[in-house]
Amino acid sequence: MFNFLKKNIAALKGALQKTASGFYHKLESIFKGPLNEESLEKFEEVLIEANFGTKLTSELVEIIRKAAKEHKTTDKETLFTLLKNHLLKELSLYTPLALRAKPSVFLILGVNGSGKTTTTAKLASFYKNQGLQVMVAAADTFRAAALEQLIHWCSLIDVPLITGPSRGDPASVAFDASSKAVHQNADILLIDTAGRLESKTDLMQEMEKIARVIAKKIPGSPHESLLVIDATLGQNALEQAKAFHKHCPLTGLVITKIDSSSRAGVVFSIQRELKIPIRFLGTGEGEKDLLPFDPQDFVESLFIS
Ligand SMILES: Nc1nc2c(ncn2[C@@H]2O[C@H](COP(=O)(O)OP(=O)(O)OP(=O)(O)O)[C@@H](O)[C@H]2O)c(=O)[nH]1
Ligand SMILES: [Mg+2]
Repeated sequence: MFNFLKKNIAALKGALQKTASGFYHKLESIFKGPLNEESLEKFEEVLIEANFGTKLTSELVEIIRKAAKEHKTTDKETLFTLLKNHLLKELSLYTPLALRAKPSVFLILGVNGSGKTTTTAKLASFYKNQGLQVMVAAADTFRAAALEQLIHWCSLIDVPLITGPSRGDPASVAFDASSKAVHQNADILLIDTAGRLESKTDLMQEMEKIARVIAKKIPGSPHESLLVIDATLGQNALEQAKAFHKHCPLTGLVITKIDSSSRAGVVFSIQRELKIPIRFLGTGEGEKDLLPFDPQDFVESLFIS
């Protein structure tokens, strides 16, 4: 277990390079000198730049101001511990994702290009490696390239893929896949869907229909409705998520491209605003570049040089 955690932190640290190394070194240099209004202002700038959001930023600045002024604490490690504890509290909503049914149906949702198909493939690989029977459904019938992308991934990972006619009804692919998942005794069915803008009502209704028809076939499904969010998008991601949540109650978030973002503090902004647990982080373009979200590891990895 300990080894696993250490490996997880190492992988996270690598993925968070763009945010964390800059973040840590900036904090280190600020906390090395005297803590005064000027250095607190610099600290505030670093937090805003990394996308922690204005409210959380003010709280963190206040914590340091109080520690330095009232308690005369200037020791870097002590200050880092205060920050880490506050950040951990922010992520306290987290509970590990457990499969609740057989088959467990995951609906993978999000705007165009957020990383849905790649995440579907990574999840297939993740669960297959745990010895589970995984099935994938290509409910993005909109783009021919989308199907090719999934065919490629599923043959690489060696998991069955259920497809439908091009331009066909995505809900009927999802329904058919649900039937097959039941008959073939699959443990988990991952349904990749087309990218949709939250402002397009017809596409939002199409998403609702997918959720509705699979619930007819497998009562209680979808067991997980995961919204895939691109970490590089910043505040836009919040608005998108709120709209999706209105149409299809989300059970979790996957934050992708954390490796390309220098503003991984967005994880905290998202968590605070949406109160929907983050389930996984996408840390690259490869099959294995997916980490189950672990609040402790995430916070720790921000404070490693
Ligand atoms: N660096 C990085 N790239 C990623 C990650 N996840 C996905 N990508 C890349 O983002 C691009 C879009 O990924 P897709 O999985 O096709 O996104 P999608 O949401 O399915 O796109 P549409 O189906 O067109 O809406 C691809 O080039 C992926 O390789 C990630 O975690 N890190
Ligand atoms: Mg796709």
